[in-house]
Amino acid sequence: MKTFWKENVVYQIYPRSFCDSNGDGIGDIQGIISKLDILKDLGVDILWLSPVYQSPNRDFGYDVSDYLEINPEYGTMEDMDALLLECQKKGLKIIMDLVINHTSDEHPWFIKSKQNDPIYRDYYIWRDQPSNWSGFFSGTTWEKYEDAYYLHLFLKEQPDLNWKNPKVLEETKEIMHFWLKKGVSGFRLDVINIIYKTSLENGKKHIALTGKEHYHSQEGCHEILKTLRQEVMNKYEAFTVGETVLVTVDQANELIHPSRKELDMVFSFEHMEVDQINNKWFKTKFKPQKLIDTLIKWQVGAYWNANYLENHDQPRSVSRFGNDKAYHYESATALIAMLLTLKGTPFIYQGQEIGMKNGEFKTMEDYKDPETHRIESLMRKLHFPKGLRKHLIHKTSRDHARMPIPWTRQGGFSISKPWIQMNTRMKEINVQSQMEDQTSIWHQTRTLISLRKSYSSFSYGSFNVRYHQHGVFVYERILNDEKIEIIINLTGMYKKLNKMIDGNIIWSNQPLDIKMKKIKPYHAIIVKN
Ligand code: TEU
Ligand code: CA
Repeated sequence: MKTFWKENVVYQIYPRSFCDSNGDGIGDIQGIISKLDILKDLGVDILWLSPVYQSPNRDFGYDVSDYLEINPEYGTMEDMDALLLECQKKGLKIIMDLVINHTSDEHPWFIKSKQNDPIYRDYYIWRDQPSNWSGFFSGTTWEKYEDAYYLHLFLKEQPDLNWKNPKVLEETKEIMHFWLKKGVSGFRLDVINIIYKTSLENGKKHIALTGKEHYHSQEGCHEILKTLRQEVMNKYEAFTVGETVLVTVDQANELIHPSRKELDMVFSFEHMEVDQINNKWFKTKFKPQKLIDTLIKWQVGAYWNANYLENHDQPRSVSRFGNDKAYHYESATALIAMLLTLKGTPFIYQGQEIGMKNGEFKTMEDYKDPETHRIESLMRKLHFPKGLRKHLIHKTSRDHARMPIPWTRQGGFSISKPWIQMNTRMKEINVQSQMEDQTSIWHQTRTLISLRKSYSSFSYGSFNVRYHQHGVFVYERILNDEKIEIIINLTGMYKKLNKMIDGNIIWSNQPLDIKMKKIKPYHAIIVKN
């Protein structure tokens, strides 16, 4: 059955860092509107907006204080309506980022809850004594207020909603109807598989996330998702993609298989953990083969995949999984080719199409991400040497993904000082130069998106791995009599091919001759058999 979200390419926008239209150094909705023609030209179909709702910005919008109002830093509801209208005119869809595990501590619900309001007290999770849980940003998950403690799995300014309270479900249904009636095409659901806390008792001690067994992928969560699907989503031409932390292939299938009637797809994290020891802040040397094997596991095991290699929480993929110095163009285009030819819906993160790389960030003042600062102060408390702290923070900080998009060689993001530093190599890594250069990463991304749409085996075909060793990944996509082979060398070395290339080469990121027995560093080739 034809499904638009299985055929479309999604582009994630982090509004704060996309484009500033009014000269305050902060990206905004009018800035997005001004770039829609470029996004349309690139060929993407759906725009996922990271939160633009009212928020005190403790976690840059993932702490919502009013789901039905726009943060004035990003514009007005009229601007949002204008964006929706412009997108409709251009054949673009929009999905919103719905953060319903928690709100901001400045949400009116929480203010009343703190005042023991009989209706709102139980919108949140209160306890007389804290349990031993630890949070996603390290430290305790309980904050004392007057004679009780409230739960926050993230910042203390992000109190967790009480999903055992049916009123919370009713409020959420209204919020979803509000945005769907405005014409959005669905939602990315923030940490959606941890919203239901079965118990608040002490958990088994872990190095991180003690207590997770009480809230991770609980039955109560499945029930909520079935209700939201049945009573809201099914009434619209819209889809959901859940951000599901710690999820296994089986747990993902329990959320997305059509028979479950819960979510349409989920972002998994296993491939985002291939270069870490036991925690995202302790990175190991990246091994391409481990990424390939993990992707294969999910390509084969998951009913459907939401494929991504970077987002607003992750370092830039060309720096993390490629080589942003010696093979910047080659590795960026090889990674994008893989993203756009795997089975599943591809999610491109803003800047990935021009090979945005990690930033410099010389001092802690350069970092703006609250998680980064919390982790650095924890490392300081644990007496990590300064050099080690600097190194570990630089490897993983979410701020690499939050540097403003350079639209021109001079920057072009804002006429003022941006809220966070620009990328140092913006002279070559900027949209304007790359749109003018037919051989750029931007143009290769545009070509690959167009190629993806020319062959339905990319959307609906099977995934068959043909070879996957020594960092070389060869797989086929087959639908009826259409068979396409994709060859990716994810290493910086020449590699022997396991067999001759036979067929019509429809794309390659580097020159090649068909008789060649070796492929080049970060060589990506697409062959129609
Ligand atoms: O992130 C959830 C999450 O657990 C991680 O992806 C997070 O980035 C953190 O690094 C855990 O180590 C979602 C949002 O994507 C993130 O931006 C928010 O900060 C978080 O939830 C809270 O809303
Ligand atoms: Ca602005």
